[in-house]
Amino acid sequence: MKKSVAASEKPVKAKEFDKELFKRSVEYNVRTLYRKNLEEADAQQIFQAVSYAIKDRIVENWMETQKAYEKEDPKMVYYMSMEFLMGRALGNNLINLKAYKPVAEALEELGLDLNLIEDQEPDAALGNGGLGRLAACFLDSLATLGYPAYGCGIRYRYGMFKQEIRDGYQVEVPDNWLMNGNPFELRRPEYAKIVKFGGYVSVHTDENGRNVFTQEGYQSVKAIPFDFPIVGYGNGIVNTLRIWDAEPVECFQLDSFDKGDYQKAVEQENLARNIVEVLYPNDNHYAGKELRLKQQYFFISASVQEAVEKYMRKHDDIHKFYEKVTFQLNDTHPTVAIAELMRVLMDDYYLTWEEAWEITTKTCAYTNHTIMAEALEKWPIELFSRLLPRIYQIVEEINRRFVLDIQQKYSNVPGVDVQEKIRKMAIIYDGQVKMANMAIVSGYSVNGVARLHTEILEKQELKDFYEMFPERFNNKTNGITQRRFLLHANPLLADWVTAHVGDDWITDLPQISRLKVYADDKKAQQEFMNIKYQNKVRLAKYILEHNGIEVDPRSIFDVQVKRLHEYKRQLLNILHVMHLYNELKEHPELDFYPRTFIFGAKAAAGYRNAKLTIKLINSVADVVNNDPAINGKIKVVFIENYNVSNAEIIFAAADVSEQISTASKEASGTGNMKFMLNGALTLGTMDGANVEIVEEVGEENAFIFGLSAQEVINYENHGGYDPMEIFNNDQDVRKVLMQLINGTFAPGDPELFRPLYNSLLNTQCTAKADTYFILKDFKSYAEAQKRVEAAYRDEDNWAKSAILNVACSGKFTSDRTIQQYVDEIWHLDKVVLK
Ligand code: B1H
Repeated sequence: MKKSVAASEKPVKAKEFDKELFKRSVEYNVRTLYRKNLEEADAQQIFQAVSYAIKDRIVENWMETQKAYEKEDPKMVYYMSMEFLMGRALGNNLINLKAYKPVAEALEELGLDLNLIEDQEPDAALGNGGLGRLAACFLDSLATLGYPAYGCGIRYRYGMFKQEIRDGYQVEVPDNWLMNGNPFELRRPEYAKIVKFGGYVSVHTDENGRNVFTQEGYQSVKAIPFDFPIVGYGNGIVNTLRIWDAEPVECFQLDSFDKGDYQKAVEQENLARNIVEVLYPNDNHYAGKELRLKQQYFFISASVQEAVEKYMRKHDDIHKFYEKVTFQLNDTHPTVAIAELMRVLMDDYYLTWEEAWEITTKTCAYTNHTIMAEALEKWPIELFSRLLPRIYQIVEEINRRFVLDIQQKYSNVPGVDVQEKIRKMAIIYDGQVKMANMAIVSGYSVNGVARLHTEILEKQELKDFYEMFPERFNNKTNGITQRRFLLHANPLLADWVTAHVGDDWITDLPQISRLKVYADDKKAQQEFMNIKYQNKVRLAKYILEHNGIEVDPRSIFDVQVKRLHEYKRQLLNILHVMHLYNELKEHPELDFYPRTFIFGAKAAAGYRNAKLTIKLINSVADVVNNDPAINGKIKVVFIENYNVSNAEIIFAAADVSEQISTASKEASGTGNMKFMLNGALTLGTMDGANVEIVEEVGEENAFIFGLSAQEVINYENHGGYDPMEIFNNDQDVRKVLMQLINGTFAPGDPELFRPLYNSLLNTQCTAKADTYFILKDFKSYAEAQKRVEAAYRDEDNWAKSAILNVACSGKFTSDRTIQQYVDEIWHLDKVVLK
């Protein structure tokens, strides 16, 4: 661990909360914002007034933190990410200010309910799923651990779409999250930057004989930062999430334009309007859209310019930039940062290539989040060079030098096909710019997000790079923040944990292992199950209000919530539900423990099979939920618009956590950790971080099934899997598959689910079938589900396992992940406020 740079030894206690002052400021805010008193204000207005009152408190700490950073001059990390899935801010800020309970009390004294006020806040849904939420958890941990950090991203006008389910289908509704204004953000026009697109590069030699490159004939956009406070837990630290908005460079003057100027002005205005309009709703999928590349360069150019300027405000030697600054690139989406930093250093600070390269490669670090081929970013050079002509020149030069390195290293090595190496490793090849290759070649660290994932990167996916730069590769198993996902999301369990082992777990999650001694304690087991029950009642109420479906909180809550993707295999889950339904219909006397299957998932708007799977889940729900013959023993619920805030309610209420991706496909998963922390038992494959979860809690406290990652990879490389064989020989499988095409769940339109059927079997043999091994794993999954049922019948033992899951979740805090990034990659200094 690195030194702390502050004088005082212990962090100061958070300032005592002054209830009366707070109440007065809420009343005052309602008055000045809306010319109303509390009785007259509506719920949204109260939310605004409360938030502004809290923001006032935060701003003080924010200024002090930034002053301390200014004074101590510590090394900083810029976490660059296209996505920050922050969710709601109010509750989280109150938790981290340690003011949640007093504020709830103060509001109650005013006749107000904090929970209802929190529900007024729209989620900041500036992310798709795990990758974006990880960024948000990291910011929470960085502030809580006292590390100087900036999040850098985009202030999308429209975040992740809202999902409505109409007639069982997903309908995407725009998410106008800024409609009522955002009380926590701060516009910082004084830090605006200009970002240039297009045009061409001219070269001339200056008086010192240096080549000077200038971009001409470009369009530009003004980037305006908005700052969000990131409150550390109880330590007075407030870091900054800086997200960039776009504005036209200047309003064109109506008196002095000719036709050309006018045209250009309009174009620039459109560019500014479009660029931050909307988050691309693709998870784990690269779409190759020009506007997406514009978004990437837009926020990266602004952030890199600001990082360099900020550094130069305090230092005079740009050569030592990397001693004070590091850029963590959240997947390849921000990797233009590499070329942009090179550009700024060479074109604005007149460094040589070698000088700029040394700084850049010591500044940039890259996190890989997926091995899914369709997620790899490869930009056509035609598009890339047209949009970013200067950046493209630099990428070409990085590539030219790297290819020389490959040749030098391998030319005389017997048995190595150099051309093959170049084909696989070059940054520019086949007319494409390969962003992952650039990120690996141009940085000092490449990390995967779970042990298995990193192993697959090293041994398979990025094998050639690992061979060339083994010292760059490292693993950082993901984590989640227990402040949001236990302390805020599950107050009953949080209080119970604190009552048993004290509250150290809030900032030191491994302390939660002290719960282990209660796993066998009958009273503790009962208390635990009672809390779970109350959380299930809370979720049942949410489901009734939002979906109109009644569910029994005494049934097993079996939950799969995550983005909809074929590799995550929601289809396996629902096919198994169909199978159970068949069994119950055939054997009504079956002793079957009532089960509620809960799904929540958004599908990318253009992803046909994913959207059809949503329809299938809802169609199965319609039939099963309304069939009196099964006596309510199975319920199927699709929770509309799964997002960060309803996730908090869902995790708290889960008995079973479905983590059933095809082994090797889910890089880590983080939902799996949130379930575990809330005492759900994992039903999963040996994939991603599931492997480490099972290692912590023991296989006897989870339900593991299916092919291993190596088995999947072997089938992929050598063939030998034929789903038709399973279809021929397994009657259960054949029955549910036939139900996809015989109208059982689509009476009016038996062909409706044919594409799903074809994806599993493809009787025409034109394409590969069942690429995600759903049929292959079906039997093993069904057996694991039987074990789940048997285990749940033994309530004491289930409670024991659930408590052990909570107790063994210590490793999965993002505080641990961030400390590892700090120790092994970033080498930051901790700052303690006096
Ligand atoms: C993850 C993505 C992702 N991996 C492309 N990759 C995107 C890729 O908009 N795009 O183009 C968006 C997202 N997201 C997830 O990252 C992994 O699938 C999870 O397994 C992992 O837990 C999470 C955080 O590391």
